[in-house]
Amino acid sequence: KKSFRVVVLPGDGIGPEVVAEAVKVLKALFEESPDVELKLETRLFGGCAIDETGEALPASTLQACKEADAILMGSIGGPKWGVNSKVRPEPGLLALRKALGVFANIRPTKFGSDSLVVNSPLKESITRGVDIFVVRELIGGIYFGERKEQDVAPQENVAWDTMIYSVEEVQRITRVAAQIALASDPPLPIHSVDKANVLASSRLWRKVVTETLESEYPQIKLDHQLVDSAAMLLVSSPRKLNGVVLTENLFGDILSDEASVIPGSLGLLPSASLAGAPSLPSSHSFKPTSGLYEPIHGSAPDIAGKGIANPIGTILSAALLLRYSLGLEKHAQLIESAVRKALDSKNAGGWELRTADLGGNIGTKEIGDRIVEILKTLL
Ligand code: NAD
Ligand code: IPM
Ligand code: K
Ligand code: MN
Repeated sequence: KKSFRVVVLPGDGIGPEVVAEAVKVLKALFEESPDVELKLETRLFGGCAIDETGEALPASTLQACKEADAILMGSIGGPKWGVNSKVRPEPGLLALRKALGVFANIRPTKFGSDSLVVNSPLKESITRGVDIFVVRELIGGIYFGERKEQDVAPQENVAWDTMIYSVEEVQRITRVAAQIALASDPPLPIHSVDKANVLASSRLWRKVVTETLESEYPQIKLDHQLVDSAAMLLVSSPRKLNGVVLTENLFGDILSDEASVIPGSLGLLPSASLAGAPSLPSSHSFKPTSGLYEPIHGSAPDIAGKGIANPIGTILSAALLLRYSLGLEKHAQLIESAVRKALDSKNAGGWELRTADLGGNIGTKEIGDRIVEILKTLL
C-alpha cells in the first residue's frame, strides 16, 4: 500500500472552513482504498500561529512541510494582524514559499463547467470557451527584493520596494510554462505579460522568455502583452489570452484574481506552487514533486465564521495535489468530476448546489457533503 504524508495548514478566517471540506473529500476518496493511504497532519500557520507561538511560521511547521509529500493550505491573514501589526501572517507565507523553493505558481482559471457562465458578471458571449492557465513566478520580483519601511525619524520620510529578476529565475519559470503548454496537443500558445515599456526587470523578462522559448521550445507560439492592456483584455476578450499566461509575481497575483471573474467567483480557483515543472501523470515518466496547494483567495474576513464560504477552490486544490505531487491522476479527475456534477445539478427552482458567491443559498458544509455523496457514486 502506498502511503503519503500530507501536511494540512488551515490558517485563518475561512481557511479552516474550506480546508475541512477538502479534507472530507480526501478522506472519502481513500477511506476504503486498498492501495493508497493518506496520512494527514494539521499544523499551525498564519495568524493563529502568531497567537499561539508569536510566529507566523513556527519552525516545527516548516520542518513538517519540508518532510511532507505535499501540503494543503487554506488561507492566512486578517484584520487582527493587519498591515500595522508588528508580526504579520503574510511574511510567513512568503517565507514558506521561499523555503520550499516553490517558484512556479500554477493557477488554472477554467474549470470545465459551462453551467458557471450564468454566474459570471461578464456576458456569456465573452466568457464562453475561455481556458487560461496563469503561470506566476512566485519567489522573486518585488515580493522578495530589498525593501525599506518608512522610519519613525521624520527625515527618512520614504519607503521603497525593489523589483529584481535574474536570468536564471526567468528561465526556470519559462520552462515550467513551456512544459504546461506542451502537455496539450497542439501545444498551447504562451502569452508573456510584462511592463517592458517602463521597467528594466520587464525588459530582461521579455528578452529571456523570448530566447528560452526560441532556443528550447521553437514549436510554442509566443506573444508579449503589456500588463495594463492585458488586464483589459482579460475581461473584454479573454479568449485572446487562451493558453498559458506567463508572468512575474506581482502581475500574476493581480491578474489571477481578476481572471476569477470569468468563471464567476474568487472562491472557485485552485493553485499549485511547485519547485519545478510538473511531470504530468499521463506521461509514463511521472516524477512526484512536493508542492503547496491552496485556493487563490484569502481568508475573507467579511464572511469568516458564517459557514457560507465556497470550498470549491480548496477542493480543486486537493485534486491538483493528487495530480502533481502524488501522481494520482485518476483520483484527481474523480474529484473534478464530482465538483462539476455538483455545480451542474439543477432542480425546478434553478441551480441547486451553489454557495452565496455564486448566487445560491447553500452553505460550505452542505456543498462539501454533496460533493462527497456524488464522489461516492463515482468510486
Ligand atoms: P480575500 O480573497 O480574502 O477576499 C476577497 C473577497 O472575495 C471578499 O469579499 C471575500 O468574501 C470573497 N471571497 C474570497 N474567498 C471566498 C470564498 N471561498 N467563498 C466566497 N467568497 C470568497 O481578499 P482580501 O479580503 O483582500 O484579504 C483578506 C486577507 O487574506 C488579507 O489578510 C490577505 O493578506 C489575505 N490573503 C491571503 C492569501 C493566502 O493565504 N494565500 C491570499 C489572498 C489574501
Ligand atoms: C496570494 C496572496 C498572497 C500573495 C499574499 C497573502 C502574500 O495574495 O496567495 O495570492 O500576494 O501572493
Ligand atoms: K489561499
Ligand atoms: Mn493574491
